[in-house]
Amino acid sequence: MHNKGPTPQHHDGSNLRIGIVHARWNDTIIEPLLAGTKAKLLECGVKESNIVVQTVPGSWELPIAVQRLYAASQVQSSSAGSGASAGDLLGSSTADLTAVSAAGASMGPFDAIIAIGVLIKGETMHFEYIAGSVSDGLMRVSLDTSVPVIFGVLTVLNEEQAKARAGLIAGSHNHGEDWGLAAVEMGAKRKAWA
Ligand code: DLZ
Repeated sequence: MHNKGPTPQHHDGSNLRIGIVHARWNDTIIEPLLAGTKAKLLECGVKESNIVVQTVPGSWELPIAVQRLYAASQVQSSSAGSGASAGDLLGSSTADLTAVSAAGASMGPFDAIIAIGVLIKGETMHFEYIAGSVSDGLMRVSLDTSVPVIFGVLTVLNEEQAKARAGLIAGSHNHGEDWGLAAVEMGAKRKAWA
């Protein structure tokens, strides 16, 4: 039932910092996608303390959040030692972060950022506008910042299709796993290409 996808590649993520921004719309689908994403990051050796999770209301807000999260991580690295975290700089509560303020959390700009959202056509009259703008926005942020932005936005016709892409239907595949692997691969390759 898994659509033809990329042959999985496992790269070493032990020295990578990965940001995740996810929408809170359709949270029953988002939750397993986020879990699948994080599971693959950890499996590739990304340290829990190097995974920062932020949320936004809906998919529409993903591009600006990814852009600001990356900018904040750059400021954070240049003001290392000041105690500021990407979360602080975004004005969010540290409770919203996985572990950015934990002792031993590394500093530095993100090597890749994963944007996760679920747009369901049946529930969204302006589905096409949101889907198109979010796709364009995330690509723009990626090219403008030179940071791989992983496209973890499901654009589906109904809830059933969303469930099938989140591994919630027997025999289906959780696409979040692909996004975690893609983030590590692209983060590692970006370091090599620098
Ligand atoms: C408004 C809206 C609707 C109708 N549907 C969705 C959806 O299916 N998935 C999603 O991520 N967000 C949805 N939103 C919210 C918008 O993305 C956005 O958060 C609001 O319009 C506020 O800017």
